[in-house]
Amino acid sequence: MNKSIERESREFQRLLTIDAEPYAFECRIPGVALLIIDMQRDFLEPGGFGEMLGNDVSQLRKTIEPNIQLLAAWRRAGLPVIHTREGHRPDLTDLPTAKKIRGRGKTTIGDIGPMGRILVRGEAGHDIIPELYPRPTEPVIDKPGKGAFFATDLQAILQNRGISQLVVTGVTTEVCVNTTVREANDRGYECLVPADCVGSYFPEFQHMGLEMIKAQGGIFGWVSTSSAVLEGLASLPPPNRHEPKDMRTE
Ligand code: TIU
Repeated sequence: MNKSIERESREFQRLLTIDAEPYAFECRIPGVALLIIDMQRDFLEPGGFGEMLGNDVSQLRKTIEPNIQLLAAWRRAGLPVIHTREGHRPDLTDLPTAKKIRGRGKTTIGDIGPMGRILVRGEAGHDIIPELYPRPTEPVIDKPGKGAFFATDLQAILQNRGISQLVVTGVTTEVCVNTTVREANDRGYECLVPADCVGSYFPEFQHMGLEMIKAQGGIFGWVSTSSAVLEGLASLPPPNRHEPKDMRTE
């Protein structure tokens, strides 16, 4: 790193203490990204695939407003945002047979659902809900599995951007959020999960999914509320004027 870049990046360093369980999360600015997991229409919208399977989408829709607030504050602070979508190539070559046939349902991945082919990239139901739609500068990770690291370039993006901490939100708490937090933890990333920004179709899984993350001294990460993160962000000065243009989103 040349001397002027080194000096500039040191100027960026700030420590943000966020109230969390099992203890405060020390957020290293700017090496922390907001990672929004699978806020896709088929999981969240009435009339989508999730509801077609008999799930109560209102359980997930509760997370939209807190995510809107957090995303807006994150963008205002000029910090990196990354989105993920669960889905497959239209030819389904990245879909394991085991996943295709799981559940023995009449309608499975790749079949025509209420909003196009289910969990297929490019289809309406696969896309992110309009309320949280990514900006062109925010990477979208298309992942074939539950975890955001498996068969994706997420780790390369995080490394290239010097990111070592993640604030993870999205759906569902016990499936894609938990899997991603576990994968991230094993790769050395520190994860904070704001409880009201993650959702499950099943209230008991919501509760235990969060307990599992923060148990045993934070075995996989930390759990907070979105208001604790917002309070922390509000204490930051406006984005540094030297910040690269593609990271400045407002
Ligand atoms: N995003 C995500 O969690 N995908 C799932 O498959 N969730 C279920 O709850 N099935």
